[in-house]
Amino acid sequence: MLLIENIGVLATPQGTLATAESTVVTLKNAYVLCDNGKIVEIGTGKAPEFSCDRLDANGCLVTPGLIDAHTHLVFGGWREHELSLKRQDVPYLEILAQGGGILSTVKKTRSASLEELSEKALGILQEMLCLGVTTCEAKSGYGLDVDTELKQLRVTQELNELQPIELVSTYLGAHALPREYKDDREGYLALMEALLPRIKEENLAEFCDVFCETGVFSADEAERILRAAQKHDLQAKMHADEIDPIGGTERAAGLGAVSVEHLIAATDAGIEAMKNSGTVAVLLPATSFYLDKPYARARDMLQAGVPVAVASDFNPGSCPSFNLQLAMNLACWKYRFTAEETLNAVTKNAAAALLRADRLGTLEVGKQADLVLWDANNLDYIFYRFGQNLTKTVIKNGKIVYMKGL
Ligand code: IZC
Ligand code: ZN
Repeated sequence: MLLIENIGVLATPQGTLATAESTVVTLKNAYVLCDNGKIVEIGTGKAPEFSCDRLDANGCLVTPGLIDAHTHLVFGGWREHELSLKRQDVPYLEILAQGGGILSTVKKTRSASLEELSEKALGILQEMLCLGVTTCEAKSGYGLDVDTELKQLRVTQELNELQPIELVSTYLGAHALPREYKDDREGYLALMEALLPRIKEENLAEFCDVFCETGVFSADEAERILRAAQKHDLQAKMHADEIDPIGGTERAAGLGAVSVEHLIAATDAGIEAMKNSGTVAVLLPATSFYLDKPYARARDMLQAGVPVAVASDFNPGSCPSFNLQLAMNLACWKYRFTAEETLNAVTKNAAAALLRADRLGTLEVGKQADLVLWDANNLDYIFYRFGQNLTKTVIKNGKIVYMKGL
């Protein structure tokens, strides 16, 4: 048992459903009692004399653990050589069409061993934990062949057991067309489809995602892969409208996708379709920043009743930062989100985008005890002080897993 006492402000969304409204409950002078990895009591005033471990929050802000619902965690190499191309305004899709971009990471990921990939991703997860992230989605998609896709997914599966952050695995075989299939799209799609039963059998992923974009995969191709995935009991996600609105969002919503991600170029029709299907919009403001692109129409989405999650999009190309706090700051400033809207987007709605809102994303009795203690006395403060890590202590499953300075 662990008692977190003397909490200045406890701020949390409530419930188990993704919502466009962001009602955040705040309790002053609160305590939280955790047992067996779960929250068993929340109260205000002086904490009762439980006989258990005690953690003095010293009057600070406490929120649910942060959930990063969109990352490309496992990959070989980096892509700093693309920086000068970006500086010359060479578009992201042109770098990819020339065999760079995703395809350059594919080369490095294929040649790395499982151990090398695992060690690198483990280091990244350790840093994410210090930033307050307690759950993180991880996509494959840098193999684009059977062995390397499986290798990436196995790294994620192994890392889930090796460190405190809960990992949620997504199969993204349709991330790009590999060079060797450049004249055989059908062959590649069939190959990636054929992997689905194996992934399910070995429990290597819960979700399937497709990069639906000009010059990558069309809406028809994306729909085909996701329908096949659903037949094998994998839930659908889609990268859509990152650069061009080619109809992916509408298709994803039509097939009941759990989330559509990016949405920088989302149309009114796309927003309407997400609203009707209850799909979570996973927005990635640090990618807009890094690609120097417009910011998604986040406020229009909320207004239309679409629940919005905010994630890092950590990857070696379009967002080489895994700092979810930075994405939160950008959401506040560039989406004009309130502190409450942003908190909702990185906790409860992010949990819903990973089908875990019954268990994660809020601080309520019965939920998993994943919490962040902040170097802050109120919620606004963490959105106001951008650019540094304001996490003080992180608790995962009722256990202290990070303490600043220790
Ligand atoms: O490596 O460029 N957008 N996939 C779709 C990415 C960005 C990751 C990358
Ligand atoms: Zn992505």
